[in-house]
Amino acid sequence: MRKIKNNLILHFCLIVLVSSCSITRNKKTNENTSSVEINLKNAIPVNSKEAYLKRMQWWQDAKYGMFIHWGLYSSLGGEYKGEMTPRIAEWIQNTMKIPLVEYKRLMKDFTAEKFNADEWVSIAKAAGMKYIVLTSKHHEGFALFDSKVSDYNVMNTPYGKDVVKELKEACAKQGMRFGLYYSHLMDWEHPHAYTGEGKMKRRINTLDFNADEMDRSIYLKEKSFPQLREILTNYGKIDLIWYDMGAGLNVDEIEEFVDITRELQPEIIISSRIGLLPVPKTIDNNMLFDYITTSDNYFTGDDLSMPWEMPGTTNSSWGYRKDDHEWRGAKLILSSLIASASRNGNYLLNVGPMANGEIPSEPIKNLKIVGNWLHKNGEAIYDTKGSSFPWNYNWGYITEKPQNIYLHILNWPNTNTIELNGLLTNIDHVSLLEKGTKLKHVQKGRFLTIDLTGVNKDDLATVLVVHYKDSLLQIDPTISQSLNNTIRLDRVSSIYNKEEALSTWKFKVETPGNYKIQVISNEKGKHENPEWRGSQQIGHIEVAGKTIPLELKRDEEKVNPTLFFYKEIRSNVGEIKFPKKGVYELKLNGFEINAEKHTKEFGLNRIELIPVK
Ligand code: JFZ
Repeated sequence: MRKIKNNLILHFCLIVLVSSCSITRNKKTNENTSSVEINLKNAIPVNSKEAYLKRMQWWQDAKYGMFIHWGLYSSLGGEYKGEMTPRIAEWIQNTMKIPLVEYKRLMKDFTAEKFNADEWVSIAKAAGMKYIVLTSKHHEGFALFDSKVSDYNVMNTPYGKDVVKELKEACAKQGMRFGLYYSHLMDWEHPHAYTGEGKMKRRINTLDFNADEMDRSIYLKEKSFPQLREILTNYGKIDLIWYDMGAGLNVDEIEEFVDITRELQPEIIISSRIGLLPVPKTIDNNMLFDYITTSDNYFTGDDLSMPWEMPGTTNSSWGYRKDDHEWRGAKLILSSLIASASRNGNYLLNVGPMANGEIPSEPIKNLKIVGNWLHKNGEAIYDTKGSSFPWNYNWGYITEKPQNIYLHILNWPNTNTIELNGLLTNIDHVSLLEKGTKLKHVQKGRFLTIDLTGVNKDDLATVLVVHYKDSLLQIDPTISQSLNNTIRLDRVSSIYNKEEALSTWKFKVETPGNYKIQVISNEKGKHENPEWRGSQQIGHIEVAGKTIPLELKRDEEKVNPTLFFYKEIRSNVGEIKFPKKGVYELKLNGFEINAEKHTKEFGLNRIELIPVK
């Protein structure tokens, strides 16, 4: 028995799926809570930090996984009655208002004659992916497994075999970790899958059912809980469960999901979309999920307070969509992977097979290119930890292992030199990861400069290894000018005060003079429909005694090097003079930038202070 302080009563206005802010289980929320007794039969795995970290280790080391969205929607490929759905293809039943009786007829099109589980796993392997997450049941309610709970499952299609079982077995054979997505709250086949009022109502099948007559406890009891028991019982070890769209569930319901999950699979890893929950402040039995799932295809560039994963698409849909040929290329895929790893995150990249079981060839091709790169450079991705440097660089990203700093060069510098700012540890040598060739370098003060002359550039990413002998890496966290005198105020290096919506950076100016101030931000919102909220921001910058009101304009835009769908926008906001050498402070006011769930807040990336020539 364990006692849970039920202080998670959800404050919808405050709570974000993933937020590092101190809104959890704190004194504020304690006031309107009561205590509940919970019988967590298998609580052991989470109850100490050590056990938790041990349980998470394989996943933290893995970095890269394959997401597979496959279901009845796959046979439509986004098209219904000659029209393409305006939204993601797996939502077609809901978006195009397809009556359930008609939708169920799609079962006859689930032929899967080309489905070969071993081949899918081989594709993931060749891609360098270390785990697979399959949609065992998506919002449509159709199960890809042999379910005794509901006939609406793959056994009653022309294919007639248990896909979960086949894929699990193929994974076991090839040494691939195996996870399942399960839409635990949303279900468009069940008459009682009630998600909530208002906006949440759009997630219900109100075409076939009357939301007012729904009793969610019936759905949970009849379908969701028992099917969950099936998938967590019938296939041996399941490494990860990817709950999704749990917003709307109350804490008691979420706890019941957790209890069933941990009872049946004590070692399993649980995604944060199990419900709309705050990020736990301590690692203990109160934890209702193990890692943070970021918004689809988006992450801020920050380290989060917990292990995290960015789910991403290869085109703009999760489920197969026949008209979408805009595939994320190998370089973008790899950039997202490297950038995630450099801030301790995983990347779960999706493919959407067709109803015949074939995965479209284009993404496979791109995955393979990245896989070949990983085959040669995997040392700098797998088993690494994120960068110790509290800022980013123009040339790329950093990952680390003891004694090694890996520099992933994504943008080859015109100067043919790479600069590492802030490094205090004496380094032993710098080499090319792939060939081992030693590179010329100079270490002076806080700068290590590496000469790239003669180095064969890898168009995807060239990895350098900075090797040091000390047991500890020492870094000077003071923000300072780079060798070209630019001052980079990354989001990740700001001190953020949520109450005042105030971000502060302290930095050292060595070269007095006039500097242009530029704000670099990302588009945000739904990846199918990205928006830039810069023009709606009302705030100001205070720096060197001057207050500069911010009116952000879309002055320059470019493809974001790590976020496929969201452009990077550069806005000129004015100029500032630093009259003398010294430490200055820049305050950015009025901008909400620190929520880790960041669909609504402003997508600040960084501020650059660039010397006026
Ligand atoms: C959900 C699903 O609705 C979708 O079909 C797909 O399976 C995807 C992986 O997950 O969509 C979401 C859920 C949450 C966010 C965005 C899309 N979010 O929090 O930004």
